[in-house]
Amino acid sequence: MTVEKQQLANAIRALSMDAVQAANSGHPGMPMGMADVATVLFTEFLKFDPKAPKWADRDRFVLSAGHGSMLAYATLHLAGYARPTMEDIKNFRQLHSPCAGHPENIELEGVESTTGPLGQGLAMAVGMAMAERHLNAEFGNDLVDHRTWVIAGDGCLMEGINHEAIGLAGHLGLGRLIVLWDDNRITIDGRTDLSTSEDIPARYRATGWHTEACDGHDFADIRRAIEAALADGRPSLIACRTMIGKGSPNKQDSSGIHGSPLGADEVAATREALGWTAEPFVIPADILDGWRSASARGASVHADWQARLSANAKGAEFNRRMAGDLPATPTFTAYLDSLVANPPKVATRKSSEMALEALTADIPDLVGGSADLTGSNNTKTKATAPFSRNDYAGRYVYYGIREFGMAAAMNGMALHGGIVPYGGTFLVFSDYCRNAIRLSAIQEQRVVYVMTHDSIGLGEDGPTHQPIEHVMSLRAIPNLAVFRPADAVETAESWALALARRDGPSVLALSRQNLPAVRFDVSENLSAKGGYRLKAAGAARKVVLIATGSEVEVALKTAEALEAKGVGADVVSMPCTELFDAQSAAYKADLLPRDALIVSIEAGVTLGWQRYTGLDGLNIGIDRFGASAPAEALYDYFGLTADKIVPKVLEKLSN
Ligand SMILES: Cc1ncc(C[n+]2csc(CCOP(=O)(O)OP(=O)(O)O)c2C)c(N)n1
Ligand SMILES: [Mg+2]
Repeated sequence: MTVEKQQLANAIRALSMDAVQAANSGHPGMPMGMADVATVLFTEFLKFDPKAPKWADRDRFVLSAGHGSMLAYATLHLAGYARPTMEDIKNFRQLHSPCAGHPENIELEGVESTTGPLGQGLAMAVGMAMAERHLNAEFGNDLVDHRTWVIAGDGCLMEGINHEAIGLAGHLGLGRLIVLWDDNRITIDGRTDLSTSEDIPARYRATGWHTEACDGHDFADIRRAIEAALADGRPSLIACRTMIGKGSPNKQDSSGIHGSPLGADEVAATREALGWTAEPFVIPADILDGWRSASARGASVHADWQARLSANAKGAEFNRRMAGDLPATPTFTAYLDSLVANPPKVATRKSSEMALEALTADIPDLVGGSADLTGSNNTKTKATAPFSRNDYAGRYVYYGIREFGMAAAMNGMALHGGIVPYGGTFLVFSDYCRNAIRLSAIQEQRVVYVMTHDSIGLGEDGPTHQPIEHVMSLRAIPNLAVFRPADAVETAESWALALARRDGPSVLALSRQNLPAVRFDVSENLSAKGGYRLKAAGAARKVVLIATGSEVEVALKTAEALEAKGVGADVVSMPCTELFDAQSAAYKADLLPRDALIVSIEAGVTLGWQRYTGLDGLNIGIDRFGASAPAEALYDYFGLTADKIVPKVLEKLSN
């Protein structure tokens, strides 16, 4: 029996070393080291049905140590998923192979999340485990009753985000989360004692986790540790003592096997040592049978679940939630109409709250939160009660001061499905979670970042808190829609657009200071075009002022002053450059005609605005750090008032 299990595990080792050898690049050490643990997990514990990779109640498995991607590809193939095929694996790391260097959720159905940036996989798994408990509270054990498993390396546990993630998981008591730590005491630079002397299990226990340890090459011991983890109500860390590159006689237990092909001689020596006689990319029939029969156990569990789903009164709603089709939003529509009747002068963070009051009432999928800035981000609504270990049905997460952990958890919730997460912090701290925002975009996940205090307009907190480069630098991330709405109508429109973006994240950059209404018509979502003509020139048009967010008010005042001097000026509100860029050439040319002086006005870096204004346009912005003072004084000091802008425009026109 043990021999057989060993052969199942050796199939992972062989595929991993052969694929890395063929690609002449990749990471064989981790999959070879964790092959035994992964084999026990996949063949005995993991709940999945390879014929239905998206089965809603499957266990989620996250390979947080994403460099060991061959472990994922080998196990998926061996377990009988349609992809990756052996052909795919032969093309490991080649253009258009779904077997990318690091696992990508958009490439393979069995890959639950894109990993590689160390630490984030585990942090996303925390979000998946939160989603599971939340949906369980809503839909019951019959429909939602699964676990989240993680394989993480030394690097995942060393990263700062690990502290945020496990703190959240321990506090929330996410007992269905089990982390298998590849405790091989090796990283790229060498042995871990070069850089750490931390007692990791003690740290986990201190944050409310249960910990176990096992010999990661002893099947019985791995099984015992997993069973102990399953029996404990807390989230569990299992330290699996392993040898990196296990099986390679001359390279195992050394950093040399972390990220380099073994080389032809060592591949041959490893075959010899493992007793693996099959050719590269050939799995002997009895071994493949062993894998396939072990993973066949999921089919009946899946069928039983399907029967429960069909009989369940909430089945249709559950299917809708998991499909991500949002319901109708009558409360929100009524709210939009009310804005026309009573245009409010409020901060856009307040407008966001007003929109959210309606949206959270209409859409049960929305689960909000904030990284300890609830009262500032205005993210909590009446419809959303706190999510806690005592009430997983709650829809509002107090993330604590864990911006990166929050963003990664939101990715995990979105990946799990059934939830549309949104979360707030100050825009300036988008840097703290930037790589997770990037992963939302890469993974094509609908996550909404509510980022308030979006400029010097926040005032006295000063340069550390005043975003300068943030809006523009976020715009640089592909597949991220950055909205900077100007008033309550644009904020509501931005929310609607963010929720309609099924395949990508959005950032809402929102003001702390009050802003007047600039839009009085809601018959069409004008923000959907990214930019639109808010006011047409009265006198013959000489100038087009493009502005975003709080500076739209400034642009309108500037236009008024110019018109008073007989200079015709359009005002273009540009809440989302990503959406504007997607418009037709004719639309763009009509809005930004070449015969006018084009002026950008935004309280942030001017870098990037030249693509709309041309080099002979005018860019009003702030290319330095801000200062601590009341907002109005800062707008004047940094030249973002009509009084300061008009002379610059006139001077430019006279040149
Ligand atoms: C955030 C981040 N920093 C650095 C890297 C580059 N990197 C990839 S693997 C690795 C070492 C990880 O060590 P460990 O988790 O112990 O993996 P093992 O060598 O045991 O496979 C590093 C530094 C990364 N992928 N992500
Ligand atoms: Mg390691």
